[in-house]
Amino acid sequence: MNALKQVLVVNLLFLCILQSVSSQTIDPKIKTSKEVMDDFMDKRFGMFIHWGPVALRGTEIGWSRNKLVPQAEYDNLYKEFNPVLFDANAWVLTAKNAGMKYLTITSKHHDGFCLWPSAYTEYDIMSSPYKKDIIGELAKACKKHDIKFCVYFTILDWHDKNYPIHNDGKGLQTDGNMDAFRDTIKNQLKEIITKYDPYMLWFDGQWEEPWTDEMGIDLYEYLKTLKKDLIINNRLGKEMSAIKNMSADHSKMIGDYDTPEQRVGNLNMDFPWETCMTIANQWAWKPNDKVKSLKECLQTLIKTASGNGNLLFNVGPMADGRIEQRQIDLLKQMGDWLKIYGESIYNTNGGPYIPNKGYSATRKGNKIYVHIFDDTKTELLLPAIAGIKIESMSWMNGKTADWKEADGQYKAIIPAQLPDKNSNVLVLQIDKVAMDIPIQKVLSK
Ligand code: JFZ
Repeated sequence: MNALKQVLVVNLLFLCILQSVSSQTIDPKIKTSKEVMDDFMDKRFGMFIHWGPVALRGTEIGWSRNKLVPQAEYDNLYKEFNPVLFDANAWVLTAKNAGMKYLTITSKHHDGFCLWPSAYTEYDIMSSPYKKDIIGELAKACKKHDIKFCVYFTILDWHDKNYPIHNDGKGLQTDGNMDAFRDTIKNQLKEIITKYDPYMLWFDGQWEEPWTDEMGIDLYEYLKTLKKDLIINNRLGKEMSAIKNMSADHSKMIGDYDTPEQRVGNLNMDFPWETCMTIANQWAWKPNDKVKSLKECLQTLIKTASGNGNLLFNVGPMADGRIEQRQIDLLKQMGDWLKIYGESIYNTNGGPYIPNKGYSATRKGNKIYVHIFDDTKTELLLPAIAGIKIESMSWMNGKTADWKEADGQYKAIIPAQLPDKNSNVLVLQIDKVAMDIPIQKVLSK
């Protein structure tokens, strides 16, 4: 090889390395803007819906295939799936009456069944006796009632013959075709974006061996060419912290926000997050599943907002198309509380106090909202904050509070009679912008 050739080869090699390094991260120019993310985070409360033919058995969606329900039986449930009582407007109004601002539905879960008519599979709603576009009807109803419409989509698909782990539990198969599979999901996502114009896509199922970070980055970039302001959750890459409920290395994360699962995320003023949690135990409908108490539901939402996050609260509708009445009632009660106390949740930020067992806080403008979980306490101690003067304290939906400042502390009396039987809010009016206050600890536990 002559010298010129050698230089060329070395240069080429260098270029290849450069390229493979730069393709490891998403081009910041196409990342969802802070403005769009702030708008999303102001909403604070959304409805998650896990649904499909599996509701006919009442077992867990995706995961019960090949386990509690034999594969052949599971894969034929769609032939009986006929949710004649499905009413998209009723679902959306259930969300709206709960005070929710967005809705995220499983378009396709790990079992591979598609709730919309897809040109890229026969295994969809058009092959069921129902034959109506569930995703389309929900998108339309959301638009009508001013609820942001969002779509859950799993990467792994244990039903698709091209996906290399198409038989749940049997490991990696050699007859998969990942390139063809990636084309299918790109085509399906293009269908979803062009037909339903989702506000956000909630990915899942990226942790199995066939999927790589490079594929995640490629998909993120592709989706952004279809819709510039599309919000995308963080389950497109192999950064597993979100699922394992550990704190994430955001430099490695592919997506716009963190998704702690079945637990309230930690206070984070710098990175957006959304807790997903079930109203009962199972994601999909289960007969007599134990639902959370109203107090637990409300405090989950309040603690989430206090940590500066959103709550995506999950219901699993029944096979006939209805959401269970007791879940509707519970959600309505959350909405009733929010009608009075919503000012302390929507469009707020978390902090300045770190949430603890008894208290948490949200803030907006010149106000700090202290949420009190334990109404058997008689007083609340807060640290004095340098440079901040508290001008007044009052109980939301109630009276002026009795409080004093002494020895570098604020002490507020918690009266025996508080306005709300579920969760109360003490409003501190301060002389500065509450967002400028650094994070502090509440002195009471
Ligand atoms: C995932 C789904 O598998 C689940 O069905 C549901 O849709 C939820 C919102 O997201 O949850 C997971 C994902 C991965 C693990 C556990 C739960 N995991 O790897 O242990």
